[in-house]
Amino acid sequence: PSTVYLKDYLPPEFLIDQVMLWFDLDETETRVRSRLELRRNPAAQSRSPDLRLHGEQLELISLSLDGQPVAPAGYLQDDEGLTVRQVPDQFVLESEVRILPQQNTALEGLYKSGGLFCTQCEAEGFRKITWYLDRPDVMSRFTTTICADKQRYPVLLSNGNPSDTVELEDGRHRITWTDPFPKPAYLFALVAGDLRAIEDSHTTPSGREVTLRIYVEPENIDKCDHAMASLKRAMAWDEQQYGREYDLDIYMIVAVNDFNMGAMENKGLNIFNSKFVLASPATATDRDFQGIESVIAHEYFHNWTGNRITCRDWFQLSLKEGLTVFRDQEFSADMGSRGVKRIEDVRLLRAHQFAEDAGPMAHPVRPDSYMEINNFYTVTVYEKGAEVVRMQANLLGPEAFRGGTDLYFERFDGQAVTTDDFVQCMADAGQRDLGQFKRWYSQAGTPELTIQGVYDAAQQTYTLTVEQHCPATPGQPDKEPFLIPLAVGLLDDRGTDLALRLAGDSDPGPTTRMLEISEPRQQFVFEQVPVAPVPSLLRGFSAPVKVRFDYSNEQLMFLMAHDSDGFSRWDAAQTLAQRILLQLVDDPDSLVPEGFVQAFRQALQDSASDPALLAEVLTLPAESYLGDQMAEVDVEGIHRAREQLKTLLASELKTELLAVYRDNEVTGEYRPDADAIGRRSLRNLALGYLMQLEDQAIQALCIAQYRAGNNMTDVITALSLLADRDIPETAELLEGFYQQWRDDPLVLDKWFSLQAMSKRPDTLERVKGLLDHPAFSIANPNKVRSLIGAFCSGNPVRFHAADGAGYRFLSDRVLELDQLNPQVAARMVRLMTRWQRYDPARQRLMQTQLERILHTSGVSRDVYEIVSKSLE
Ligand code: HT7
Ligand code: ZN
Repeated sequence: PSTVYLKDYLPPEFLIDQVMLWFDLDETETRVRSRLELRRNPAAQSRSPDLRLHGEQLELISLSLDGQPVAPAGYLQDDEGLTVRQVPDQFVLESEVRILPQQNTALEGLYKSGGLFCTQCEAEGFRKITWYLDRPDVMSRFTTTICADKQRYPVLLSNGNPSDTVELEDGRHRITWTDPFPKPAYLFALVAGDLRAIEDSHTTPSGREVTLRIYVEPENIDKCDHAMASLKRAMAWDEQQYGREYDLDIYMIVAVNDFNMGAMENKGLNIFNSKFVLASPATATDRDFQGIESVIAHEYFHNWTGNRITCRDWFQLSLKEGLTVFRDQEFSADMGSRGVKRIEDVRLLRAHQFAEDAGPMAHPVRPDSYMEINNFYTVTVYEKGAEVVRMQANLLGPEAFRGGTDLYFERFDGQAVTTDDFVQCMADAGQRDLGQFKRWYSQAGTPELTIQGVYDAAQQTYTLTVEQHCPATPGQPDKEPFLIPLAVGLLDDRGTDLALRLAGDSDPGPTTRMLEISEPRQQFVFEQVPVAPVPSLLRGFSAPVKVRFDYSNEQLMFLMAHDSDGFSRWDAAQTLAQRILLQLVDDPDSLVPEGFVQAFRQALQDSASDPALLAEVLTLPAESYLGDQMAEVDVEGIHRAREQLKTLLASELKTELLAVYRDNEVTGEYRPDADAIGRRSLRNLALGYLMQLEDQAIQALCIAQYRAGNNMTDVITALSLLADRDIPETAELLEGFYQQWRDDPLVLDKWFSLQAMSKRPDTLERVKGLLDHPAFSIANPNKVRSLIGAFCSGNPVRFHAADGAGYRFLSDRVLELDQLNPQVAARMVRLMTRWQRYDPARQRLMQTQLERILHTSGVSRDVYEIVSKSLE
């Protein structure tokens, strides 16, 4: 497969002002007619006599130019597109193609999900629908007419505003949708099916009355209320926080069961994985409720950050994704607990993005090249991209940052632009040069800050020396220094924040300071420091970096107890737990500091503290994250050490854990608010520790929680804990759960996942058995993620079994899946690409499987790119 480079970007030679599309949907085939109004782009830097259009898997029926059929010698069709020879400077091109949505298992372009027709066009799916300039910098006005059987497809949707439906004689009907906003083809959408909708409305500050509709299959109509409420909150928040209001008369969301990702922000017609729409207390967990709120908001926020202003090319993907993730994170923080949200986001970034940065697929937030763009919808582009936006907010402060976004919306509305354009708005609004800052977009890797602190009692100064270094990543052996906002505080001996006065300041400043690190080595001298302080570093995780500071255990416990920054309290607990766990990996007999158990005890007894934050503090680092901290991952050692520490804490703190379990019961009607979610999470965390004790009374408590069945959070936690153990009741409970929920695919996804993540030694055999379960389908991405993905990423000790059975299992599934859905296959194969982190025997086993995949004939470009890069 060939590689596309950012440096080769050229503006399009042609523009398309208007597109008209006609879809004739049918059970065996679909016909698509298109009429494109094309003209040469005055800004083009090259001029060829021919027009080159993208198009894949299209059967050409007819082609005409300015009303005249194009003779066979006048065009050339190949696997990737159509060249029309010797075209004028301005013309109308009409074509008709035949496509086969029923056979489209890749879920890209037009496909069928159950009885529905739906589309997924980002990034390059529109070219599977008709010939087009399928690139984001070609923005056009779309008019779409859909014709289909009325009984099977009573609802026909596309972007924009609808005309009246026309009844046709043969039991079919037709509707036309007109989208007044120019858009790139990746935002095109079409849905047809037998759907029901809930409807609401929202009035924007300028007085526009917007109809809001959520379409689902009839049996799900009672599970849409949370999604609708989330949408309304998101609309109000974007008006308030960013001054952005919605711009069409109708906003539609459709939930489908077969979807490669979470959701898609098509203009006025979002298409969602049903997982991020449907919820009821009986079927969805707290995490599901939160996920729905955040994905609904994310897609809505794209209307401005992505749709009104889009990307010039796919290398700029983070322009819309990083910014929109930042916006959805801030929204969720405002809707729930800000401190907990920050911890969750950082946990995810450290677990997945830091790992990506340290592996063979490391790439900058703005990549330089790709073989398959679908492989670059990554945690680096999304989550690190969001951190890069957050750092600009940290450097500018809230007012100038808002000035920067206002400027961005004003300057670039209706255009396709670059991350440089975004940063320039920030630089202009903040009146500062952000040239060095832009390295965050172009350099891959996680910078490391090595910090030392020296207290001079005589001078009453405290000097922080900060050194930055960024490890090499593929293709980038040397890095230039980054501009890093480092938020610091200093705690005195009683744990109180000191007012910070840097050398040269006339007055004492605030208690948290945003230091700007721009050099390889820098010193900051704090004056009038009365006692030797304990520094609190990277408060609020002000930059996506690793910090190395030689804290003693006592200092970490001190920060855990006193730091005024909630994130830093959690971080100190994690650092200490990690240190203890890694010692236990090395030596199972090493002593766990009594102070650590005591700190946990105090935390459990602290009835004043926020239960949700407490649950975060008391959660031990994950096995995979611990592995990332070792020179060579010790799979079994890590699992053993973590189990050992959990059991020790459970037996030492049994009384306190039982009290927390008892005191945090949430009674009354289920509500997914921050308080109730926090209490459930603390209570279930306590149950998790207690279940380590192999104590029958506690197992009975767990079974009782399962049977009480008040809400899915409690039910699924109890069932997962039971599935980890060889308890006689487990098989019966698992079967009962299946029978209860056999008609609800989203609930069954949880059932598959909890079995895939079971600690039991025979889990792989059970997972293999579940592949043949009637409720499993390898063609459905949610099922693939919930069974295969959950086993390979959520069960390290079983996936990395020393005999290599887990690796063979994954590669067999990847090869099977690649025939159907390359995008999802490529996501799965990533789980084996960090093979260099393991011992030589496992390395060989993984390499063998990767090579087997690479040398299988017909492997997709998606999988080829990931596997070949991982073996380089
Ligand atoms: N912008 C959307 C990305 C997306 C996607 C990309 C590739 C293949 C399938 C896809 N489905 C959705 C989702 C988002 O970030 O909002
Ligand atoms: Zn997005």
